[in-house]
Amino acid sequence: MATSYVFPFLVLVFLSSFTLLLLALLPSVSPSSPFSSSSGPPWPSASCGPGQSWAVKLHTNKNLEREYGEESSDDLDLIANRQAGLQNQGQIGQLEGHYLLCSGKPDVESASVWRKSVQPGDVLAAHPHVLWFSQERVLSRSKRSVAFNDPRYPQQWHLHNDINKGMDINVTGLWERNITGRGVTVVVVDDGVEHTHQDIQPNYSPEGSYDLNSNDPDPMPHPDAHSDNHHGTRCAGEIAAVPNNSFCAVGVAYGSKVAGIRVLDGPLTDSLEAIAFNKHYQVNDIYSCSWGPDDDGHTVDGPHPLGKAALQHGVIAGRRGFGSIFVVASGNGGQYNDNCNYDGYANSIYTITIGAVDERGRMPFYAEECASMLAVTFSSGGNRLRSIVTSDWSMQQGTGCTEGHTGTSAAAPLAAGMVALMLQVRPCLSWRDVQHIITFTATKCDSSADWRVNGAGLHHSHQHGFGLLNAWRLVNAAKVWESVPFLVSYQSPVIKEDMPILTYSNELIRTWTVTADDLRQSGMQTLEHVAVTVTITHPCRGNVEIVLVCPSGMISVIGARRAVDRDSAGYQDWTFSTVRCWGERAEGQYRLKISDHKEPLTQQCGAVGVLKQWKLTLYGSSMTFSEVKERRRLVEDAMSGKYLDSNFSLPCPPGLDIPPEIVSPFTSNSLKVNCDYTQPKLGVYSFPKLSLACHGPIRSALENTPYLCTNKPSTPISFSHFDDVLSVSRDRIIFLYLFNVSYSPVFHQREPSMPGGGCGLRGLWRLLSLGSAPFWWVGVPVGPLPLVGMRGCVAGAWSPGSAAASWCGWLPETAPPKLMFYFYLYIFVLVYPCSVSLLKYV
Ligand SMILES: *[C@@H]1O[C@H](CO)[C@@H](O)[C@H](O)[C@H]1NC(C)=O
Ligand SMILES: *[C@@H]1O[C@H](CO)[C@@H](O)[C@H](O)[C@H]1NC(C)=O
Ligand SMILES: *[C@@H]1O[C@H](CO)[C@@H](O)[C@H](O)[C@H]1NC(C)=O
Ligand SMILES: *[C@@H]1O[C@H](CO)[C@@H](O)[C@H](O)[C@H]1NC(C)=O
Ligand SMILES: *[C@@H]1O[C@H](CO)[C@@H](O)[C@H](O)[C@H]1NC(C)=O
Ligand SMILES: [Ca+2]
Ligand SMILES: [Ca+2]
Ligand SMILES: [Ca+2]
Ligand SMILES: [Ca+2]
Repeated sequence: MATSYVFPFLVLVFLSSFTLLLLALLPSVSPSSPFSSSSGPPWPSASCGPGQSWAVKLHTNKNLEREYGEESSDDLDLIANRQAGLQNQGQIGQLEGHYLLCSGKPDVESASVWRKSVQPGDVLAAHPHVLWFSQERVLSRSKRSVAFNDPRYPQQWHLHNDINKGMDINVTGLWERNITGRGVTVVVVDDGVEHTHQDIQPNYSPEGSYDLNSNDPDPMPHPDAHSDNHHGTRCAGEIAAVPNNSFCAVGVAYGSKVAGIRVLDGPLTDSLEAIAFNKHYQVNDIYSCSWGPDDDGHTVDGPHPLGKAALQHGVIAGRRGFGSIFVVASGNGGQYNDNCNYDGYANSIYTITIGAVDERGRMPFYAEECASMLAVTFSSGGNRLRSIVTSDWSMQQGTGCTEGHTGTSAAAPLAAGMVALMLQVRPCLSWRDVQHIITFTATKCDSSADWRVNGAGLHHSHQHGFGLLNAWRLVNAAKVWESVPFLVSYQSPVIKEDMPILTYSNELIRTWTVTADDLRQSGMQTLEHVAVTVTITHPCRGNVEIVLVCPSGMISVIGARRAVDRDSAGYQDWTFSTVRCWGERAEGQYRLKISDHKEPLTQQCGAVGVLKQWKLTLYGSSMTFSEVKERRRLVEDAMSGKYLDSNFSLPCPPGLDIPPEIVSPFTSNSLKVNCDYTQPKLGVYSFPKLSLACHGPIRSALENTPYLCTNKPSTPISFSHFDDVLSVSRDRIIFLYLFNVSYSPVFHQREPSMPGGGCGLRGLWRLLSLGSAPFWWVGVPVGPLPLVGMRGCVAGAWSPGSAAASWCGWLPETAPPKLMFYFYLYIFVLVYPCSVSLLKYV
């Protein structure tokens, strides 16, 4: 979609169709004389099925050939054709003297009389040139790739379910195509990983691992009399257990690397969690987290400020800017009526929230539902249903292999493994791309669930999210997926209410309307997550039900009732989220409906609850509604596997090194939404448009603050041209700036007081983060020689009318004193939820 990709793509399309044409023409170009020894490839006609074809070996002996005359083979061709109705299809592969004959369409004129009595075999047998012939039969062959010798592989129904067809992750077709997660690292954040285990050791990544409980690099689990610390090892095996080693089982992404972060075997603190979420985040691509707050049905908890900041920082800076992928389990509190929207890890927009279904595709007793559930995959079910077969630790009573891995804990690693497969075929998928692809490709299961199709045509149920993850669909979609435009958000003001919550079946209804004007600022067109932050007082908060209705009419139970939750603390600024409006138009009226489901007999909960205040936050992008539909079409078009089978490949932009300066815990309070985009369009992004809208705030920020670089240019620098955007994608825009900068003495001046020299990146961020500027900028000069080796940076503020810019920077002393410079600058603009203030620097 991005225009920057359109040209290479067209070239690719042209080249491939040209090649195909050439190939198609080849046989007719090469000599078609069948039994001559021309080695054109055989092109069996459609009618040449098994049983209709004959393989023939001719004498290749030159003497014999001479004896019977040079044309004898053509002669045989003729006879075979006339008498037996066989068409020559040419030489068989590289086997000289071997030909394939097919009984094609009956040639009425020449052979109808003969065919009744004459068998092709007889004709061939009678011919002097035929050394050997054979009628071809269908050979039974099974593909090697799925014939692993691992003893428990046959029991791994989640990989290949022979009993309930379709109830598996459909991964074997990917393995056959050598898609196994190669080049991707998944880290299991858990109670350790037994990395010396036979099924793990060859795929173990010590570089991605750490032990936060003992503060050492080795995450080996500790045997423990009270709690089995086998959990992490089991999860690791699901992801990357080594295949075909005659031991135990096979992992979903057995070509990937698996690392371990040991953090659950000891007291867990906010800071430990924060460290875990960002540990080795340029090595680890995917964080698999099969844990969360207590699933007791009355807990409301999630990541605390540092953990939140780490998740946020992970998606900004992890994977070189493409964003760490956090996969979390939705929780096992089903029997307590727990709901994953009370789990801040599941609820977070940064996480991929995965629930479980049993081998029949149904919701197991332990599974939780919620509006923020993205998708489900397989795990254990009731008594008679099979659990997940995977590696196990070999400590204590462990055998190194188990058939009893259960719960949503077992589902999340399968999802993490599937994401690893996606990242192999398309390493530059952003954290949001992965979520988008899941929403588009998950399949409906379990007709008893509360499926509902939203305004964008996506089906979702509170039990199963968008449905079952299907590795085949995920990877085919990933292969053709262009990154979505950067994330934008819209936030309503905090709406003070102080309204009593009515008793069911009455309900308190509040509305907030988001106008086109409100969205013009961010350029948001379509939705991803929708979040509602509420402060509610209530004597028994489990009785309160909170429903959000999106403009399309799509209903989300964002705050479900929980019978066990008798807590009188209510909700203090708790954020509920939903993915159910994904892909819908953002504009319109949002309705919040709150009701109190009182129990008639309990006095304790009689008091009236109050909605104190609430706030609506929309997350989405500039993708238009029709672009969302078009993407769905493209994705479905890719499902045949044709893009996996061909050499098709979309370009991937390079990653971005984000220096440690910005590793600072910023809170969600620092997300600001007052950025001034006008209609950012995927791909075609004309710079002046952007500059007018978005750089205004920067400019005023610059004008109203003391310059960090003292050498504020006296002469405005004019640039006459800038090129278009290279890509507008993920959470950043990459521009190609073609500057024609009139030389100005400013380039000679240095700013020695800044650490790292002059106007370094730190200075830039500092500069631009003032006034909640929406961008972080990194200027990377490349291009014509005079500028190579130049170190410098640009901070620009452009006003609509004049092309005035503020600059700081320098050139080497060796730069000619007077020069017209053409700057080619790739400027990486990292936009994170449109506007992030780095409070640390302000
Ligand atoms: C598995 O190993 C066996 C030998 O033990 C080998 O014959 C077979 O080809 C291997 N299968 C795969 C898919 O590599
Ligand atoms: C499962 O994968 C195969 C390729 O291995 C594909 O042909 C088939 O359509 C897939 N099934 C589903 C339901 O996606
Ligand atoms: C699969 O990929 C690996 C690594 O690139 C390569 O060594 C191997 O030959 C490939 N196998 C097939 C069957 O393409
Ligand atoms: C893909 O490219 C490789 C190497 O460039 C080539 O060997 C292979 O035949 C190609 N495959 C297809 C299906 O075009
Ligand atoms: C660069 O700018 C100078 C002065 O502003 C102008 O004379 C020159 O034509 C420009 N060159 C290009 C290629 O735009
Ligand atoms: Ca250790
Ligand atoms: Ca194995
Ligand atoms: Ca829970
Ligand atoms: Ca989530």
